[in-house]
Amino acid sequence: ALFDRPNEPLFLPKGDEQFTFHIPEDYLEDRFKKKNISDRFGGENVVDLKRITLPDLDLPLQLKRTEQFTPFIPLHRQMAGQLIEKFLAIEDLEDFVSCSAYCRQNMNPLLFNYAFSVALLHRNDTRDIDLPPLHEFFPDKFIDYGIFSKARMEANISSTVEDIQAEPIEVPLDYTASDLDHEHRVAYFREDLGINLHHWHWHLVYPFLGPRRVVAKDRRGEIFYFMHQQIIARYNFERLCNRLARVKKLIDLRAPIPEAYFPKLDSITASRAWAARSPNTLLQDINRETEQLVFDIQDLERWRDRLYEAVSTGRVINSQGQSIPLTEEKGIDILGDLIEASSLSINRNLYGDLHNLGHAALGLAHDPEFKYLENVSVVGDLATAMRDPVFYRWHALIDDIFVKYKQTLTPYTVQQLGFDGIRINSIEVNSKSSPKNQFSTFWQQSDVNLARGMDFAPRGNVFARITHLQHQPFEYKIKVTNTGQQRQGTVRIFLAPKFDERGVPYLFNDERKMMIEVDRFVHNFKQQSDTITRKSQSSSLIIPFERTFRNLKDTASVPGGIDAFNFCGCGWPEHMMIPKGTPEGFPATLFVMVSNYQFDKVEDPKAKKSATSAGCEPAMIYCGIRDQKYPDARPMGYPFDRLGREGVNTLRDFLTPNMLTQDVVIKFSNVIVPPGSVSRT
Ligand code: CUO
Repeated sequence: ALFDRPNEPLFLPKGDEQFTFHIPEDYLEDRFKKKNISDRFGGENVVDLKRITLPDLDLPLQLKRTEQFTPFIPLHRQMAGQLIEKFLAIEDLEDFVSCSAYCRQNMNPLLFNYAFSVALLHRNDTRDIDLPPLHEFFPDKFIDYGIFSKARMEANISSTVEDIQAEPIEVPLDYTASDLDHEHRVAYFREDLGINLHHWHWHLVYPFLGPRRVVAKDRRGEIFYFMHQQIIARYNFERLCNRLARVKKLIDLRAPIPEAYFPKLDSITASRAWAARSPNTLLQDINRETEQLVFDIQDLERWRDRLYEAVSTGRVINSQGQSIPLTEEKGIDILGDLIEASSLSINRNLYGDLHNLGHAALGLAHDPEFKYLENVSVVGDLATAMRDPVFYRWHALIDDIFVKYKQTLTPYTVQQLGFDGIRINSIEVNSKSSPKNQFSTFWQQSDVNLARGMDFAPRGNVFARITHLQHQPFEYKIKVTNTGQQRQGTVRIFLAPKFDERGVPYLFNDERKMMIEVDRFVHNFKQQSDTITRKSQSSSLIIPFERTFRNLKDTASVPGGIDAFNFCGCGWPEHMMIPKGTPEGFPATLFVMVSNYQFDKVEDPKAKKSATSAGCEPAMIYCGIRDQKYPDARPMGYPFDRLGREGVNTLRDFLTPNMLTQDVVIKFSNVIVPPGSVSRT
């Protein structure tokens, strides 16, 4: 209930709400105090808020309600950090709820939602609650503004006229640009709802601000590198499927940026449209006093150069002036925190805040001095950043620094890659309606309910019907010979394009950067021979399709209503696991490796089956497991995170007997399948 209708006051709900609040008078605006508003709503699910001694909330309360909150702006970051700290410091659960309700009532809704979400994920007494998906409360961050007036009409009609059901409102696939803009060919990826939700949720799980115990998670700097590296690899894969070259890193911060973006999103909170960026925009020095945000492009350049220098020398200087080696074990983690920069950065004065302020500079290029009173554009907000082509150019630069670092490490030896006695004999991909070794993709429509995010509209369901990529479910069949004892191994499955932009096969050191990890799991190998079958839906990369798009027919009968159904949290969306491919069939390479579990396993006394509702398995590849160590001891990206050993020119040269590749194709059918008509088995 504290998430619902974020811009409405808490006491406004009428009729069909699950919860109403008895609100202490001092939580209310003056004009409502005399009216005894908090007692207007009786019912079974009344939350009695306590009149508690509120913590000092002065700083977060300073952000105007209509401001566009984003943690990329340091002042906002400070506000959120403080608020998270206060939320975590409240011991009693009822006090926490009461304080949250006060903040919900009196604070900027975006700031509140962010800090409240992080607090729920990190408090001992709420950490097993899965978060409701952001798009239901802030649909304006995900869906074309063009549909909202129609949605209001539907909500009005369906709530006032009996027997008239709201009709889903179609959001066209191509609404932000035309194909005259070549970059638009991959808009289906950038603007995908599930991908943007994943990115938002990932940053809630791994915030770069707030109390130390929230930020200092196992290998958080490394997972920042790896998850974003995989996003770039996936984006490049999609680009090649669409005859676009790999994305170019934004190395020259003074050059005009040809990639434009016109988001066509409205911010309900800020009551204005998200700003656009025209082609060939130049980055400029930022000087916005209201946000106390002052920095120059030269600052970014200096930090960038210092980071490149650090990775080439293999050392960084900490804030005490000591030289710290970037060791194989810890280097990537230190660097991740330094580049992002998270509050764990070991020298913010020297290496600055490159990644975060880069987002801010790009997001404010249209109004660097606040002359036009404009807010950040989409690339400056965690929930919308991935929509903008420039996000990928920026993250390609960030990735390049990590790549340069990884190139300084000793390549894996045959011994570090091999697994004595394990040989993969064959790999197959099978699905119901496609030839062997073919992935089949197509468009699918799904409905999302806007009701909980339509502030000030009548209650009643309103659905947006969106079109997104989808693939036929499939199964891997991997035949393995084991000449040793019965033992465990980790099966690692990757996919990469077979040819580059020119249609030429890759050299290993280019191909490894194109590898997207699609599954990783532990298997018990019997003696002699073993056949592993693994369904695509079981992948530890993804959260199931139904968790992104509720199956609306099913939710009606779920006890506890829709809340019990949907929330798996962080994870790549299942429907985007396989790149789009082409109508002719896009040639790709499927790679499978079995590594020795003895060297993969992680001892974690806290490891337990994580308690998530509705049977969600954690999507651990990009997200780890909540409250546990990352469940794989190998460097993230293994075995492709380093240069190939001497003598390895192609992927074939790289293979040891416990690895194998298989040629596959990804065939795309340009058909749109209506909601609910795809068999998920
Ligand atoms: Cu996820 Cu830049 O880190 O957006």
